[in-house]
Amino acid sequence: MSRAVLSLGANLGDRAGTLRAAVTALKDEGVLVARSTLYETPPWGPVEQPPYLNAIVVVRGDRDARGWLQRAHELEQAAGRTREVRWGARTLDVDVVTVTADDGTPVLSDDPEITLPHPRAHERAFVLVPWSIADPTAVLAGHGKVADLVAALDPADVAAVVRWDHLH
Ligand code: PH2
Ligand code: MG
Ligand code: MG
Repeated sequence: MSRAVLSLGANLGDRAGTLRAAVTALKDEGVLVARSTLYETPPWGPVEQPPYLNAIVVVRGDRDARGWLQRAHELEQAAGRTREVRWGARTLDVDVVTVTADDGTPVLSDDPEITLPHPRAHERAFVLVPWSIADPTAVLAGHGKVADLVAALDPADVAAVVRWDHLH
């Protein structure tokens, strides 16, 4: 058994419906431990594209890191994702942020297929803000407490991550 933190993002089509369907699928298979609400976030990166809805889920089940990556890809495929430019728009992106063994040991991996922890998680408000809501005690291996990382972000970046589901 291991625990994984997954970052979900969508910026094409019915963004909220796609994210909710992915969360429901994880809940129905009995692996969902915690989830954030949905946040609307400005697109990060070099590609001009529409705003994202992002969420974080914490899951626990009988999978290793590759198993969670496989599950992430299945969820993307179920959402009709097609291959696209790196960092470009997509119906659903599911990234494995961290995997933790049941004794609390973080899985570290420099495999290019699945780098753990996710190498850019510590600087992304769209990951850290919802993560700190889903799990207020979360720690990102090598970087410290997620709540402290949020506090260290540019306040403008934090303010741009807007809770979405209570507006709709
Ligand atoms: N994902 C990307 C590129 N840029 N920006 C936001 N706000 N949220 C994302 O999930 C995101 C992004 C590629 O994975
Ligand atoms: Mg991504
Ligand atoms: Mg991805």
